[in-house]
Amino acid sequence: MAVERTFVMIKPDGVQRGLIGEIIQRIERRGIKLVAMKFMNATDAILEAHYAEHIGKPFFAGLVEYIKSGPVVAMVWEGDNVIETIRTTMGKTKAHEAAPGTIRGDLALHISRNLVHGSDGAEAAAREIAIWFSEAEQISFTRNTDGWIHE
Ligand code: IDP
Ligand code: MG
Repeated sequence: MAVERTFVMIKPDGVQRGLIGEIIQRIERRGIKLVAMKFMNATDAILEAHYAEHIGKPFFAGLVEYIKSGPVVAMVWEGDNVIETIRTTMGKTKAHEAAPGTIRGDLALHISRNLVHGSDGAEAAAREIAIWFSEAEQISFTRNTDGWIHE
């Protein structure tokens, strides 16, 4: 398994509903390492870059309105295989289909208010991290618990 970094965002519904701690805790408790975090308002420029693949789709305007409706928590997480692990921890995009035990399966109901974003592959992760964070904002560090999380 390779050490990867992935971009995660707690969307405005997660902030408004008081679920920031709950969502971070679910990722943190798996042993995944936080390497960058900021609380911010997303801009049109950021969202047009971040959601470029969705420009022109019927839900795009509503999606941008949703993500701009309040502050978000933008983060980078690091660990073995984290891109896939965080996607499975989040659950399916259609929250009503997300398995119990996942963030969306336990805390969300609808695709248009699905609480959290996680990069869907290595290319997306690199692209999204660069949109939201500079190199200097990402902190490489060693935890003295790392040996209890992986070999
Ligand atoms: P993902 O967030 O699980 O990667 P994508 O298909 O990339 O899912 O869609 C990005 C985001 O756009 C979704 O998380 C959701 O917030 C929103 N979205 C996608 N499809 C729809 C839709 O049909 N209606 C409303 N919002 C949608
Ligand atoms: Mg996606």
